[in-house]
Amino acid sequence: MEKLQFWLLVLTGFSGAVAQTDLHGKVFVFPKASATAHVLLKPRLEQPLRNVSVCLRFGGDLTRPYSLFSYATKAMDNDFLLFKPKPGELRLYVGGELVTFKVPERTDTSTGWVHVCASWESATGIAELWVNGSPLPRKGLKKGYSVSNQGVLVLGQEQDTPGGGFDINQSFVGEITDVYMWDTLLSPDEVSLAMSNGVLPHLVLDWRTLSYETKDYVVIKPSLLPMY
Ligand SMILES: *[C@@H]1O[C@H](CO)[C@@H](O)[C@H](O)[C@H]1NC(C)=O
Ligand SMILES: *[C@@H]1O[C@H](CO)[C@@H](O)[C@H](O)[C@H]1NC(C)=O
Ligand SMILES: [Ca+2]
Repeated sequence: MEKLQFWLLVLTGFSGAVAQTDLHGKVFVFPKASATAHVLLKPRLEQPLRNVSVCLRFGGDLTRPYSLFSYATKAMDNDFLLFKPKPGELRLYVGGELVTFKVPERTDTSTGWVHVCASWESATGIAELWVNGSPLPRKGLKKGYSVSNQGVLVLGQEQDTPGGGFDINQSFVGEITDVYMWDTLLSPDEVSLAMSNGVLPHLVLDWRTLSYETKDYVVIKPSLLPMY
């Protein structure tokens, strides 16, 4: 164990099972639907966000609605939310508003795995969605808004209050891996790097040095995907 990692574990050891770990080659498995199982993530956010980008890879076969990335504050439960309402659609919420993107469901039906990146720019309100490395036609919302830096970030559940208000019917079942977040926008090259787990700058949340806490039935397993 690295010295820094050791001291972080010691420092955080008294407040619960907070770890900071390199999860490269690992996945979070959400084995079954519940209103409790989730992962709390701790992004390093120093100021409100005027540019936000998120990438992750997920696999599962749910056809009901579910949450992929839920960032909530007391004032705004859907401050930044990536949500799958049904097959063929992905939704991005910013500051309580939403845009829906039609996504081609060819997205790896053979394996059930999808890589997605979402980004949003306050100055223009422009929202971008990349599915398996391909950009979808852009839309816009919440021009001029700032996403809070005081939110709670949850995988596996959709928050209606910070860290709670979960609904079993919006819970995620499947696997999530390669989660990254930035306070900047992404170039096409950076999307490719995120897909291939390359080294990325400006991260506020890094899968390779992740601060997280698992709650209830979430299991960390080696990825069974071929290494990319
Ligand atoms: C947001 O991104 C745009 C485009 O890259 C950049 O011009 C602007 O300075 C960024 N704003 C902040 C607050 O980082
Ligand atoms: C979840 O969905 C099931 C089946 O449609 C329904 O019976 C149940 O009431 C729902 N639960 C909640 C908490 O909405
Ligand atoms: Ca919500």
